[in-house]
Parts: sequence; C-alpha cells; structure tokens
Amino acid sequence: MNYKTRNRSLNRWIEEAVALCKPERVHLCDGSDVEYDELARGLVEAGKITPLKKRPNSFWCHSDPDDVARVEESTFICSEREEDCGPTNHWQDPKTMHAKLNELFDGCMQGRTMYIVPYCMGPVGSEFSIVGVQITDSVYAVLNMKIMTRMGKPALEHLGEKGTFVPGLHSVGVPLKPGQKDMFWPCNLKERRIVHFPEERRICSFGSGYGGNALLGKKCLALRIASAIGRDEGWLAEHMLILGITNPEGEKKYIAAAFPSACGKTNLAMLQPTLPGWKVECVGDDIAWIRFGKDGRLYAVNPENGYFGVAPGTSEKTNPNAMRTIERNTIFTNVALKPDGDVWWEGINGAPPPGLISWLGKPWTPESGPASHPNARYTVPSRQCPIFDPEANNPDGVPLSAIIFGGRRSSTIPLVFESLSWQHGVFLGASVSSETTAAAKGEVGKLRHDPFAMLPFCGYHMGDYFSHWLEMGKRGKNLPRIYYVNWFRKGADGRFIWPGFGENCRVLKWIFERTSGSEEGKLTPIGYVPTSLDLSGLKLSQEESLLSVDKEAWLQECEELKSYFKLFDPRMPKGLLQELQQLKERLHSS
Ligand code: GTP
Ligand code: SPV
Ligand code: MN
Repeated sequence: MNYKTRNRSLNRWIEEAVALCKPERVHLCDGSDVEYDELARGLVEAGKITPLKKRPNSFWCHSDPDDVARVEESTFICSEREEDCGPTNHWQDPKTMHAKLNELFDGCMQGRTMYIVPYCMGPVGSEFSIVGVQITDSVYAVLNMKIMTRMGKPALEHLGEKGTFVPGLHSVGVPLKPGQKDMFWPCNLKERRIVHFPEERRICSFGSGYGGNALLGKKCLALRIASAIGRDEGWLAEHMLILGITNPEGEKKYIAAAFPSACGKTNLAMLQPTLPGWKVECVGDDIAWIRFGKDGRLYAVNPENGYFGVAPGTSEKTNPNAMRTIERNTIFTNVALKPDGDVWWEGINGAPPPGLISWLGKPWTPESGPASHPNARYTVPSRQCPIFDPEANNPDGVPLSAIIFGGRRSSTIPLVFESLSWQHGVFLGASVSSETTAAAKGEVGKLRHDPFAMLPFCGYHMGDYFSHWLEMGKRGKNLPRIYYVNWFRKGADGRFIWPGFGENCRVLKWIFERTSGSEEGKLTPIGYVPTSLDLSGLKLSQEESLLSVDKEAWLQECEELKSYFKLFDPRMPKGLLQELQQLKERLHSS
C-alpha cells in the first residue's frame, strides 16, 4: 500500500484520513484506463453494475431508492461567521461541525478500501486550474470522477511538491464488520450531510453516493468553494453552460447561460440548430469559471472534463448530439434496462418496450411508476461530444459576447428579452425564479427564487455575491450583454407555447445579431424584446403570447421581489434596489 505522493501536505492529510477512517486498504488512483477497467470489473463481479451489450465500455447501475439527488437541506456552508454564510444557505459553527464530522468519519471505512483521488478542475498546467483531492470509499464515485475530471497522475503532476489542493473527504458512511455483507448501494441516509468550509477551502461529504453529493469536484469544489475563491480573487464561478455559435457567414461568438438544475443547460449547450447555416459547438454544459482577459473582456473556462447529464427527455429529436456522445464509455445511473442489453428512459423514443427492468432493479409494470428515475443521469467524457468546441480546452477560456439567465416559468416571463445595462442585467440574474425539479430532493414544480441559478451553489452570502457581480461590471471592457430567456411559458391549454430544443437557435440568432448591433429590438418596461424574431417555417398556435409583457403580472413580480430582496438586508446592494424601483416606475408609466 504505497500511497506516498511528492506533496508533503497531501501526504500528511492522507495519513490523518487513514488514522481517522481506518480503512482496510488504501489505493492511490493513477487515473489510467487500466485502473478504471479493473475497478469497473470489480463492481460487475459484485453484481453492482451491469455491462451494456449495446454500448462499448458502458454500464448500467442503480442507486438506493432514497439516494437519487442532491440534498439541499443537508448541505452546509460552515463559514467562521454566520452572517458570511447568508440567509439562503444552512450554517453551522465550524468547530461544532468538525467535532460532529470527526465522530461520523471515525472508523467509517472499516472493511473497505480508501481511494485517494487527485483531480484537476480546469486544464492541467493552467495557472487558473484548481486541484482537489477526494478521499472516498465509493468505487462508483471514483469511476465517475475519472470521467468528470482530469484525474490521477496528471493532477498530481500539476499539484507538484508545493502546490495547494482542496481536500474533500467523502464516505458512504457504512463501515463493514469482518464477514458482514455489504448493502447493494451503501449509503447512510440518517447521517447524510454535504459540508463546506469556505475559509479553509475544505469539503466533507458523508452518507450519500449520488451525483453532486459524492462527486466533489462538481458542485462542492467548482461552485461552492470556487465561488468563495472567486470573490476573494476577483473572478466568478457560475452554474452556466458555455457554447460557441457561428452564423452562416462564418462569424463565431461565445455565449454562457445560467439555468437552474434540470432546466435546459445541457440541451442548449449541445443544440442542433434548425435554421440553415447556423452552427453551435459545446464548451461546457454545467459550470463556467469567468475572469477578465488581458483585453479587459470576460473569458469563460469549463472546469469539468465530462457531462453528468439528465437522461429522461434526451432523444434523437430533442438532443441528437447527446445521443451520439453517450454511445460508448458511459455510466448510466437510475435509467431502465432493456432485455437486449441497452438502456431506456421516458422520452427516449415512444412507449416503454416489453421486458424492461426499472431503475429499481425490478421488472417494470405500468403500475410501478416511471421506468427511469426523473433524475436518472449519464456520465460521459466531454470529448465524445460530436460538436465539442475546438477551444474547449483553451486554458485562457473563450471570450463571452452574451450571458443568458433563465428559469422554468409557466407564466409572465417572455421567450427572450435584453437588459438595459450591466446593472440591469445583474438585477435580472438576481430576480430568477424557477419551478423546482427532480435534480434535488423535495417537491417538484414549486416556484421558488433561484438567483443566478446559484441558490444551492453559492458558497457565501448571496447579497455579497450580487455586489461581486456589480463590481465585475465596473472593471471590464466590452462586457457581454445580458439576456433573460424562458422556454417554458404555457398557453391557456396548459402546453408549452415554444417548441424549444433545436428551435431555441432562433433566440440565439436574435441574441447573436443584437450583440453585433444588426438586429432590431423594441423597448418595453422590462427591457428590449425582439421585433423580428426569425419564426420562418414554424407553426405556433399562440404566437401572440410568446413575447407579451403583462403589466399586472410584472407589477406582482416586483412586489414579490421586493419582499425577497429584504432577506439580504443589510447586504443587499443599493444598485439592485434602484433597478427594482425603476422597473416599477417604467411599468406604471407604460
Ligand atoms: P442539470 O444537469 O441538472 O444542471 O440540468 P440542465 O440544466 O443541464 O438541464 P437539461 O438540459 O438536462 O434539461 C432538463 C430537462 O429539461 C430535460 O428533461 C429536457 O428534456 C428538458 N428541456 C431542456 N431544454 C428544453 C426546452 O427547450 N424545452 C422544453 N420544453 N424542455 C426542455
Ligand atoms: C445539478 O443539480 O445542477 C446537477 C446535478 O448538475 S448534480 O451533479 O447532482 O448536482
Ligand atoms: Mn447542473
């Protein structure tokens, strides 16, 4: 068991973790394909994952029925001072939390192997990348981290002898006594908690093996910890996709977009345009690190190396590029299994075929609910995307021409509108509300505020985060213009007015041309809306509701925002309160 690295502070932390967790074995991951294959084979032999006959080097697995999504009520930001955590996060005193965690982690890996997983968020060798080291007893987490990050040897080389890293201690929280049989999907629901120490730049996650709870590079490091680092260092860590878009004349621009979980980022990032001559390429589908380049513009990097995408709803029609991406080297979690050795989910293609095994691992019947869990996901290397952008690994990132905010709103919010200024754009980000989805535990379809789509991911006080965005606007040149979109407005018949998916390129086209100054817009109280959206060849039954601005509904929206913003007192920036006041005045005089 040689798990010494060249980095002394890492070695010290590993020794501490071994002494605390008391594993039976320790394995330092090198991140090689051979290692991946061996670990996967072990899970296959234990009957925990199933190789897919129809997809090379791919696996089907399913989790504990109660460990299927992020758990926001058990996610903590343990800043030194409670007021720095802010009203939208759960806080606990770091000392008390450390004491509790020491209790939980004491002996938690008995009878198991401890994996040391070094990983690099951002391209290896880039001065902007951040190294994390996840210590975990979940083989499933190791396999997923190998796909989602630059993992193993290259990360250790990047770290070097003196480099610093973000420690992330993770356990499923189920020690094994000698001879004790393991659970099918070990997890410890009672003691589950995902804990961040923003000042220490440290993560501890206990009791869950799923997604954002267990793959610590993603939400824990690249958003919650990184947002706190970005505040201190003058950059932004955002819940955003990044795409490149080229017009028929060959001009290319980059756009970033923030939508809440399961509200369309992956689908927009991989969009297959329906308008002839337009091309979209994918830089990232979930997270963007944004900073100023030498020319004063904002540049975005995707710190991840894979996609952890929502499976249900993904099809040849909605997202053909995702379908190509997941043909091989993919882990499918909580989808259904077909008798021919392929996967299936709701929305992939018509009615469920006979002989399905549901995500619960049992024969599926129409009475047993959906065959795949609504938050079922695929994990796949991003380079497999057929429209992977050539600049996706550029350590300096790609220059942003536009930033889009959006949410799942059945009413009020039109298909697209443009902000009047950076400050007004920041106000739009702060005003995002969206219906909740299956990406987190809890009720689905409930409208809630989700500023900047960062409600579950901001590692510090949300009011300070708003101020940080305003400050960024004072520093830059040629700042991206800011837009708000809503694919989910419903008509009187209760159906989506807008066809979405590939047709969203019509909205991107308008944004592209607006940022070139070549497209008309109509000034309304809420911002600019299109006068000449390209709807050629589309049959819309309720076109008039697509872009309409309902004064009464917006005034109500203002009242709602007014009381929401009170939450952030005394750290609510004045500039955003002014924007709210001015919006109200524009509405009244319209
Ligand atoms: P996370 O990975 O949780 O952050 O989700 P995401 O924001 O990447 O969302 P994703 O693109 O995976 O879409 C989530 C769900 O919304 C899927 O079921 C999609 O089919 C659906 N969806 C995405 N885009 C559209 C759209 O333009 N219109 C409609 N009606 N549904 C969409
Ligand atoms: C999200 O919920 O925004 C996700 C999935 O991207 S998870 O990684 O589980 O957070
Ligand atoms: Mn996400």
